[in-house]
This record gives sequence, C-alpha cells and structure tokens, in this order.
Amino acid sequence: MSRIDSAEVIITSPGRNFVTLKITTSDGVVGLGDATVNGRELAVASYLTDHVAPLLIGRDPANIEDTWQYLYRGAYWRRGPITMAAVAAVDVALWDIKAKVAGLPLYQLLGGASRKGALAYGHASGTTTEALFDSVRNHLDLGFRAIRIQTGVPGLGQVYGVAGDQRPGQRYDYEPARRNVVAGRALPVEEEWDTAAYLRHIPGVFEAVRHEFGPDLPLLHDGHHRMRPIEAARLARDLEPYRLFWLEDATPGEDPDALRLIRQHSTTPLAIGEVFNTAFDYQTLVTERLIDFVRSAVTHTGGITHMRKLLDFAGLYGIRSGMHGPTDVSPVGMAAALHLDLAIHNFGIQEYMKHSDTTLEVFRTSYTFTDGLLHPGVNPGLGVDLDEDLAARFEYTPAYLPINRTLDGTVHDW
Ligand code: KDG
Ligand code: MG
Repeated sequence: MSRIDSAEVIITSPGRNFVTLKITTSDGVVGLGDATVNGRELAVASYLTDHVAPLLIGRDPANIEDTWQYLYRGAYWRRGPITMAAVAAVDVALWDIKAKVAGLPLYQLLGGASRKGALAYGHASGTTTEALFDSVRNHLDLGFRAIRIQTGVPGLGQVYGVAGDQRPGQRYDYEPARRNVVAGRALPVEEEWDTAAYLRHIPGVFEAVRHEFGPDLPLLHDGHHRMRPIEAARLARDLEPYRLFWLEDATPGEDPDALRLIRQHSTTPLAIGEVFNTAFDYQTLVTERLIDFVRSAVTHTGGITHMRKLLDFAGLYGIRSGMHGPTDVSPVGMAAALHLDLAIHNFGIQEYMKHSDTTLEVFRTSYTFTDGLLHPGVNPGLGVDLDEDLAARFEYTPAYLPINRTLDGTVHDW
C-alpha cells in the first residue's frame, strides 16, 4: 500500500499571496492543492501545518472520501472558510495523486469530458462608459464570449471590482487585495460607497452596452453583496430588459431569504456562493429554486469531492455551475475547477481572470484558453507544476480586501 509520507505548506507571493499544500507519497508521487483564502492566508496555512498535516502521515492516499470525512467530521468544528479550504487542499492534492497514478487527466476519473471546453467569462470594467467599452472590445479581441460588466459610479472614487483605465490592448490586471502599509502596518484600504448612486447609474450602463455590442453577448454583473433585499429586487427588475446571464451576489451571502425577495420581483437569473463553503449553505436556495448558478470555488468549498456532490444536488433542480475564478484562486485551484467543469453535466460558465506572468512562472499550468473556452489539458493529474525554488523567492506580504464606508462614514454592509 502507498502511504502519505509528507504534507508541506508552501506560501508564495508572486504578485499576490498563495497557499499551496504539497502531498508526497511513499511512491514519490506528488499532489498539489490550493488553500488560498484571500487576506487570511496565514490562518489556513497554520490550520494545515499544525492540525492537518500531522494527521495525514501514513494514510493511504487512494482513500479520498474516507480522508475527507475523517478531516471534516474529525475536526468537530465543521464548516467555515478556513476549515473548508484546508479540507479542499487535501482533497484536491489526493485527486491529483490518484489521477497521476492512473496516468490520466483528472476529468477522466470524474466521468470524462461532457464538453469540448468550459465557457469562460472575463471581467471588463472602466471608470467611465467609454473606458468600459474599450475594455469590452479588448476582451472580445482576446476571444471571450461572455463578459462581466462593472463600472465606476459618478461621484464616487475607486469602486471595488473596477480596474483603473487601461490602454487598448493592455492586460486587465485588477487585483482585489491591496498592499497598503500605513505607519508600518498593513491595513485594508477604505473606499466610499453609495448604493443609491450605484442603483441610479447601472441600468443606463447596461443599456449603453447592449446598444453598442448588441443583444447576443452574454453579460454578467457582480453586486458584491452590497444591496439590501429591496434594493437588489429593484436592480434585478431594472436590468430585466438587458437579459443578463446573471446578477451575482446582489445581497449579503449569509441571508438566503433576501434572494427569495429578489425572486418575487424579477426574472433576472441570480448567482451566489463565492463566500459559501459547504453544500449546506445552498440547501434552501437550491430546494426552493432561489438561485440559478452556484458560485463556489473548489478551493473554498471542500475540494472536488464536496463540490461534485453540491453540483449534482443543484443539477436535480436545474441549477448550473458558475465557479468562482478570481486571481486569488491559485492556478492549482483553477485547474481543479476546470477538470470539474469539463466533467459535470450541469456546467454553466467559468469565471476566468488570467494570473500574472510572474504567477504563471511559479505555477506552470497545462490549461488553455482558446476561442472563449478553457480546457484543463491532457497531462496526468491536475496538470500544474510548482517551481518551489522560484516560489521561495516571493515572500508573503500582507494584502487585504478593501472596506467600504457610506458617505457619512458608516462601515457598509457588503
Ligand atoms: O477574494 C475576493 C475576490 O475573489 C472577489 O471579491 C472577487 O467578487 C469577485 C469575483 O466575482 O470574482
Ligand atoms: Mg463576485
């Protein structure tokens, strides 16, 4: 029997922070798992190093379900982003090992390919409508066939999810977590937010985009959990004429009843879940058909084993996948998502923000993006190698997501 010989945590920061679990078996097979939790990287690194890695030594790497249950139930403190990212990293590393041992790309072990590739959406944004149009054109030139639309709001400064304006052809490199040091301390940037101004502005932006780019282009929008239920219901209704592919995270994730209220008022498709971490978070939303897309990432929701169960469950209700794919999901996490995207029947769309060149030198990937579709590649396992020597050169640097305050200084609920 093969055994797990070591489980090491590798923290690297090639432009942004990533936490990777590397499991090595007694046969010398190496598996990788992503455990990056944006802005809380060291918490999950400690969870893995101090509480999970010692438990793994000597276990049979082939028994993935058993290891998943052992870690999930054995912790007693079930669920939560840190626990579930740690369990996910172990799970994905074990699937990587199993597929390498089989000499097959991971999707083959998940039932094989259900499609040629995973339809990806890119992030277009601009501080003005003109800049947004340039960004949309840039994405179309890159081959994207579905595009998320975010813009600045008149009267507000920097808005979360909106990159500074780019020159045509320039790479979109918006990074949500920022390195902001004040008097020697890393602190979150504080931004201004005004929901009323946003709600007045956004429908006109979609009208302009539809006018410029036509009725066929799938368009998405992320509300970043910033609206109250009745505000979200209003926006979903105001956006109906523009036939969105989805409206994402309209309301805070911890309040599933808010989605019921939006549903009562609108047929705009709804997506939520990037801050969820188990299938239990979706139970009511799925059985009561309050959402249309599951936004979880493999990295944050217990790995391939748990996500497969969640997506099969959602599929019974006609709900599709729309996995989270920002730059804070590492290339290892992105590869895991792509194998699952290819295999499941109820695939919807995959978010894709290309990692920086430096990140892709540290993590060498076999996945490809062609004609709007992502493909995980045919290398055995996940198809990602980590250059550890290079990784060691990029030291962890704290970076946080911004805080929003309303115009009177109140911390905004998002
Ligand atoms: O870590 C948080 C970011 O990944 C998230 O805010 C980005 O909303 C996001 C998205 O949809 O990619
Ligand atoms: Mg989002």
